[in-house]
Formats: sequence, structure tokens, C-alpha cells
Amino acid sequence: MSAKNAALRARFCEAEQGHVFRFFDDLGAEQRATLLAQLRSVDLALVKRLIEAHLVGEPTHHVPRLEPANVIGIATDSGARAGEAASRTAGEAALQAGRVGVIIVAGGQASRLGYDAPKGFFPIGPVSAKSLFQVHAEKVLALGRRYAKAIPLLLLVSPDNHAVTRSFFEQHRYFGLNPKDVTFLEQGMLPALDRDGRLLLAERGRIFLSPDGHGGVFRALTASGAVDQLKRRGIDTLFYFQVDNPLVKVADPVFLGHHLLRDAEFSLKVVAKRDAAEKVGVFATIDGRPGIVEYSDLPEPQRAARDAAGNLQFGAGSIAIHAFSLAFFERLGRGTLELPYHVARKKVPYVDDSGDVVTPAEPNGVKFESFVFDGLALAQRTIAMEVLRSEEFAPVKNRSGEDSPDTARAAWSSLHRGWLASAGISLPVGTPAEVGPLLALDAEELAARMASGTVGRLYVDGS
Ligand code: UD2
Repeated sequence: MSAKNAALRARFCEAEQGHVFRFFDDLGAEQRATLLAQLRSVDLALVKRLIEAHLVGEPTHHVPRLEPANVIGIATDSGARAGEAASRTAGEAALQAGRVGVIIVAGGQASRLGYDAPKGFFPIGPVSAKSLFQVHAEKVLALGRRYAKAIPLLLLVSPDNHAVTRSFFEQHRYFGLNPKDVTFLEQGMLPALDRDGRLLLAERGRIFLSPDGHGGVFRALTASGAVDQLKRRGIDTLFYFQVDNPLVKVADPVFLGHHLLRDAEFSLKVVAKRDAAEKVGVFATIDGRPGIVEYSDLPEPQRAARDAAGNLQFGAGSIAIHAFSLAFFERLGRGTLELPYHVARKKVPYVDDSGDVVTPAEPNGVKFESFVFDGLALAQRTIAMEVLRSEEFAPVKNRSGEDSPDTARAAWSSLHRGWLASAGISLPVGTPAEVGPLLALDAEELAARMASGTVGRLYVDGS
């Protein structure tokens, strides 16, 4: 063993993790190299902190104090509409000045959808069957054209789906975007631990690692040098969303304007929750700081509580659409500000002392993830803006039923039938309808195009 590798082994032994070298002497050269590379990526100081915080001593049961938080409501009166117009102007000015970048988190595993490829490949267009990635990329392209300034697109991917995602973009010629404007960022991986805080070996020559959560986006962007590139390009604001929502209004100028005019560091969009059980986090103040309570953590009494008007008291559902100041993003990425880790107890197959793989019947492993939205509590200024679900949120999460491809396509068709109706084309309820982003990004643009005769003949498939 080289001196460098001997030092690595010594560090693991000192951290009481020397068992990961148990089978090292029996491994082939390639397996050894894989294991050593994995071990070099493990931050042992972080592992120690995670053990101390989550595995040692009695679990603490702090019950946070939750209160509903302020949200900019949907503009219904003239005052609110004037505010919205001012925000739109500010957001559009930022887009024209080339200050805005777009980031999509797409490192997840699509396990609930049961789709055997990255979720962004999923064919979702109700008429065109365009993939989620294509829909998002075309919106970015169309916005760049509208504001005469190309918008950089960043994609958070995991080591598992990085290569296939990149080749998907290459195969489709980046959906018309300039490849120089598209950056793939690989998120970090964290080891799973057993109950005693020991790293788990998935194979004799491989430790079990899993993605560090979408909160890994901050470090991925900073460590890769992407933040510096964005700064050099004059970007100071990022628009963030999840790959699974085809209705997202990418870089919505009204939202960006609200965020910029209030000098916010981290902003979010919310919708009224469909019902108490909907699986979205809730925007609230948590022990006096803004934050999101994940659906699985919202206690039953608060989940069902209603105000005097009969609305859910904790009904501001986060649709995981955010705006960030790049400076705040960077503070999280460089570790000046630190996110907490969430713990998930899972069944993790592992290699036992005799080298056999054991598939446990009960959860034996602890996985750690950080969440983007925990950054809200660390931001100096935050705004939340309510939007209409029918216009902006139809996530693809499950194979069937709620939040499935069927419900997303139905919501999309319904929205675009409305756009077409305001441009003078009526379609029967239930007709699949889709206006491609390169034709129009909203009802006004579609109507203007039709009125100006730019669109000679409109196909219902819209492209
Ligand atoms: C998320 C939110 C939920 C709500 C909902 C709206 C969390 C924990 N919960 O629920 O509060 O806002 O979305 O749709 O976020 N991802 C990565 N890397 C990872 C893990 C996830 O990039 O390590 C991406 C993933 O590709 C997806 C997004 O993050 O785009 C959300 O992940 P999820 O599907 O696990 O979260 P979900 O739907 O339970």
C-alpha cells in the first residue's frame, strides 16, 4: 500500500471506521481503486458531527413553535395589481440585463414514479409527448429570445444519472440551447451509517453512498466553480425549480421582481394546499424564523387546523420554486452558513463480517440528506408569493392517481385550452392541448402572435 493510502487507512482507523478495509487485501486492483476513491470522498469530520448529532445519546424531542407566515396574496384589487406591475417591470429589467440564471434540481431517483430513467426524460407533453427536460429547456430558450439575453441553465444531477442526462441533452442538441449555456453539476454523496455509527459496506470493496439531498445544490454549484462563472457573466439572481413540474413559469418576472424589489435573499412560491393530506411542505414561521415544515413533519393538529374563514391554517403549500440571490447561495455553498441534516432510517443491504451480503428485514441504516428550504431560516430577507395551482403546479410524482402523468397532462391541457380560448380558438373540454414554449410562453403572447398574424395556422399540438 502506498504511503498516501496507508495514511488514508490510518485516518479511517482513528475515526473508528477501519472496518471498511476489512476485505481490502482480498480485492483486485480495480476494486481497491474504487474503494479508495470512495473513501477519499468521505468527509470524516462531517461523519463525526452526524454521529454526535443523531446517533449518540437520547434523541431530543424539541417541538417547534409553528405559526402561519406572511404571503403576498394573489392580486385581486387595483393596489395589488399595481404592485404586481411594478414587480413585473423590475423582473423584466433583470432578465433584459442578463442578471438571471436558472437551476433545475434533477438528482432524484424517480422511485415513486417507477420510471426506469431520470425523471427529466419522462414524456409529458399532452400532445407532443415532449420530455420534461425539453419543456424546461424550451422555456429557457424562449425567454432568452424574448429578453434578447441568453439565460444560463444549470442542472443538478447525481453521480448515478450525470452521464445519461448529459448524453440525453447531447442527443437532442441541447433542445436548441447553446451548449455553452448549459452546465451539469454533480451533487455530493454521503455514506449511510449503521446504528453504531459505522459506515456500511455495500460490497466487500464498496461502501454504501447515497445523494446528499437537494440541499447539496449549494456546494455543488460553488465547488464546481459555476458560481464564479455566473458572477463573471453578471448573474446575481437564480431561479430554482424541480424537474417534475411541467407547468413551472420559468423565471417568472413578477416573482423575480417581488424578490428583487424587497432585496430578498431567498424567496418562494406557494399554492393553497389541495387538502390537509397533500404531500407538500408548508411555509410557516418555525420558532420565529421563516421555514418549510415538510409534510411528514407537520403534526396532525396543525395539519387539519382551520381558520375562522374555514381555510387551512397551515395551507401555504410549497411548490419548490425559489429565487435566490447568488451571494446568499454562495454563503451556503462555501459553508459560511450551514444547513442541518435530515435523517431517514432505511433498509440498507450490507456485507457482514464473513463477507456475505445481508438484505435486512428491518431498517438497519441511517441516511442523511439536507434540504434546500432549510436555507430559509438563514436568509436575512425572504418573500413568499401565492400563485394559482391551475397555472403553475402539476407535479409528476406517482405512477397513477394524484400527481401523476395523467393529472399533469390534464392540468396542462386545461390551462392551454384557456390560452387558446382567449386567442379565439375554442376546444371542447377534455381535448388534449399544448402550446409549445417556442410559440408562446403565456396567453398574452399567444393572443398577440395570433392577432399579428405571426401564426398563420395553429395546430392543436402547438409546435
Ligand atoms: C418536494 C418537497 C415538498 C414539496 C414538493 C413539491 C422535499 C423534501 N419536499 O417533495 O415539500 O415542496 O416537492 O413538489 O423537497 N433531488 C435532487 N437530489 C436529491 C434529492 C432530490 O436533485 O438528493 C431533486 C429531485 O430530482 C426532485 C426534487 O429534488 O426534482 C424533489 O425531490 P423529491 O421528489 O424527493 O421531493 P418530494 O416530491 O417528496
